[in-house]
Amino acid sequence: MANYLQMWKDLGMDIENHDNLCAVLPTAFGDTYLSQENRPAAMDFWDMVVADIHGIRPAELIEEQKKGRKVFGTFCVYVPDEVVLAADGIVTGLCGGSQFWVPDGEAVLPKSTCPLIKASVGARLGKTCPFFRIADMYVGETTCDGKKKAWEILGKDVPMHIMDMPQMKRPKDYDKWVEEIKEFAKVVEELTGNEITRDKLENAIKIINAKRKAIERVYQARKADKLPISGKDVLLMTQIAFFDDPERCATMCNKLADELEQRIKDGVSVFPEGTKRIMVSGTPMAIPNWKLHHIIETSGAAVVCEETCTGTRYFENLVEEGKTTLEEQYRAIAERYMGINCACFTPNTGRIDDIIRLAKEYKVDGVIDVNLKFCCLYDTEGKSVEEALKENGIPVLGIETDYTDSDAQQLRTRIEAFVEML
Ligand code: BJ8
Repeated sequence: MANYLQMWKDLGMDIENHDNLCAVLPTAFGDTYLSQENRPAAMDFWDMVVADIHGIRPAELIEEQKKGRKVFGTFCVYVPDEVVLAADGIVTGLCGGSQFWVPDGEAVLPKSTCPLIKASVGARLGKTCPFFRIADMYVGETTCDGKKKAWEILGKDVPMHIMDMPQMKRPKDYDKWVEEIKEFAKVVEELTGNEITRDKLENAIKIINAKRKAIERVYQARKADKLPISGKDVLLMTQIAFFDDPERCATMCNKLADELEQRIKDGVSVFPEGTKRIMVSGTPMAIPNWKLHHIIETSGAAVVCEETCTGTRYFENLVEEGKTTLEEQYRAIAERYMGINCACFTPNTGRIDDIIRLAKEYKVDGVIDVNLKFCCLYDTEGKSVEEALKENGIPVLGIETDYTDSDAQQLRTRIEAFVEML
């Protein structure tokens, strides 16, 4: 690993505490990832990125900042990357997927807050995540109550812009979302000092669409009977996509997709024939949350699709290209993002339709509907998800978990029993 100590010091990070984090990550990654056999060669890129996750990309971002570019840290897939890119800004994901950050979050938040929020706040307050230190502005959104309140804490010493998400999908909600995106564009223009023009936005739309298409190609390969890649590897690819430069991300995902398509032609699979195919639906899995995928894929099954924000909700549907005015472009962006079906919307029957469609497209044997502990939205919606799956004859197992390992054995027992009966 290269030496980034000075960079972390300059960022005002808590070096001692950060060392503790750096001490556990490689083991966790090695146990979860490097133990897999016959991984696609293209995964070397993501292995390299993870090995230096607090080094390589943060150093790149700082270099770009020196050239005058601004970095926007985001927490949710509703925040439109295109707008930032059109003003020559950079987007980086900020969510927290590690138990390491939870205690620092619990110091200021109720314990009964979802681990994703606790970890995000803890990563900032504990000064152990360079991305939180680098971002010139955080962009929050009014999705769930926990996040809304977390912005008040996170926004204390960093500029914070909050996008007011509609909670329904009526025509007037679409109009409101267009206005929110336009307001966000103004904020981005102000911070970057760059005007967003129709051509710049068109270019940004094309770049982000290309990234989505590249990720989708990798997902398409998972529809094959012989699986050319594990669910864990795809999850890693998607998690890193939130942090990477979008054009490099597209290039690397396309390279991986090329290899997977070749593997399909050659009949190469990373799982024995007859391995049960599982779709995971529910709450997102921010890096380095690999817990559930690891348990599933070491319990005799394979994850072939994720109906989550670190899965299909991230890349499905494109922004329509070729609009002639900024006004039309903002509407096209709003329409694409309103097509994401998060449980924060009511009603949210579109998500149920997505789950049934995906279960069929990816030919799954069963669905594991996962809820991060204390996420009331996905927990409540879980009942409708289970009912719909059962009506469609698709076996489903609902589970709730957090980032700790305390329930790992119990989860394994339940998942093994579920896979056994498929
Ligand atoms: S679009 S899923 S990324 S809000 S933080 S809602 S898990 S209690 S993350 Fe999310 Fe955007 Fe929706 Fe996706 Fe629940 Fe936790 Fe809230 Fe969460």
